[in-house]
Amino acid sequence: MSRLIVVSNRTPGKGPAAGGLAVALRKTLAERDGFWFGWSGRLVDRPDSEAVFEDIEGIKVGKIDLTRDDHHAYYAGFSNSILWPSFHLRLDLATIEGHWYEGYRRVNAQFAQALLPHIAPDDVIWVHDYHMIPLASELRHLGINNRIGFYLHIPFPTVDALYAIPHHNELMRDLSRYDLIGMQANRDVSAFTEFADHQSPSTLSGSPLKSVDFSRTEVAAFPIGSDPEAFARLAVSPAATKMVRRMERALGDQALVLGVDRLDYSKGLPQRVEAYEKLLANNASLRRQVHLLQVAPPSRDTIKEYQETSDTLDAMVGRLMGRFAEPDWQPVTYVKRAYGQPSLAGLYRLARVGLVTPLRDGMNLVAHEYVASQDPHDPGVLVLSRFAGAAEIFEDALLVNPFDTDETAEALRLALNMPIEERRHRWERLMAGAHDHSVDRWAESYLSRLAPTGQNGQPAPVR
Ligand code: ADQ
Repeated sequence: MSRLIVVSNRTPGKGPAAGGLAVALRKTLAERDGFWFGWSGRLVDRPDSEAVFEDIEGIKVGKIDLTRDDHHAYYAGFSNSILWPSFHLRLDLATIEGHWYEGYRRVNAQFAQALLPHIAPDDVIWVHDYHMIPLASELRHLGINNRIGFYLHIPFPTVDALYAIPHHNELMRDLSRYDLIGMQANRDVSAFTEFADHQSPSTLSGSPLKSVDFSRTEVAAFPIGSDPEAFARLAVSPAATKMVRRMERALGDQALVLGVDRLDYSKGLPQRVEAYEKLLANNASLRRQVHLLQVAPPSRDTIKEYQETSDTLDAMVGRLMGRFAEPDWQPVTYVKRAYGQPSLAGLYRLARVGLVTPLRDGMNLVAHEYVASQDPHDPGVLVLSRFAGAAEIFEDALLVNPFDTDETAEALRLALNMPIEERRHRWERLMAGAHDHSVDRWAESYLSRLAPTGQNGQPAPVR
């Protein structure tokens, strides 16, 4: 079997792997040999051109340092202030500074240079996410002809949002240097195909765009998932049970509605609080009967738009408390702290409603983890945004338009009143979806498409 090289912005650290993705890729790497490559987390004045390799819990990890300026332009700048908001259709939240693009390319070129001496002829290279779009171009430029795949964890934008991104044509040409592009959902593949069709030379007369030839690149949906068995086990582990007991004491008879997110404007948190406020306003009988716990640790908090989202949320939670809290009852608990997976699994299991309402999301693994953690005899209800990739998997959730807070409030009311037979029936189908789309299957199906092995162990032709 060919060796595998995984490349992403950050590499996994020591200690228990935080997410299913890290666990799945570690397992795949251990089976296939190879290594994980990324930024070390260190900012230095003069980065060494050589990567440093170490063994981290059984897998080989190669890392490079970056300069502070390059990292800022590449990470907080081009990746997270231009690509992230544009791909999530929030052009209003994008900040465009021309020089960031050069930093973004410089970092990708630095990754390619540092990787080069470690690539063997049969290695398969799997590049992750929007930080690394130009990496295949840079590697091809250095003479690498290996199979190189790209996986986009976030949604692919509509054509007009894409056109708002500086240097979009170069980025699309960069994508055409990959052999396989994996997307989260069918809607992303459609958006990509629309771009590929839209930019054919015949439609471009008078346009500054030049056409990009995607004839060598295969594009398909490979929806990511969680490790449902692991979450099901974790949800009844002693650590999870401890959290459940603590919460049960605090909640008494109140039904728990749970939100778990990174604090990010794509997650629709203000709209979620507004929907919950409407639920309480329209259903006086639910007051004292229900409690919203929102867990949202800050992320990317050097970026102004993230601070503003945090401020907005603080104000909205404060308003909600002022309007509905009583001396002996609070409608909401808002925690700006991350919890480990065992505690999260316990909270998921206890929650009568998992409220997952991003405005736009590549997949949303919280939805998968919530489903996997339920008690099969008494499962909770998933209220899920139509605009999460997960909506293509979980059709038996209560699907909502998160911009329509009346609709979300009504879905919450239905979820809180749903009879147990319906809850069980829906959950069984949701759980089947979580199993069919586990993170292990995701990695296997992507890699078998990127590097199919024929009978003689050689890659078989894909097209
Ligand atoms: P994220 O935007 O980070 O990921 P998501 O998929 O919801 O979003 O979460 C990733 C992981 O972070 C999950 O395992 C979850 O448990 C954990 N997490 C989230 N909030 C947490 C909290 N408050 N405390 C502790 N842990 C928390 C990007 C894309 C997603 C895509 C993933 C994977 O934006 O659409 O699903 O990558 O491809």
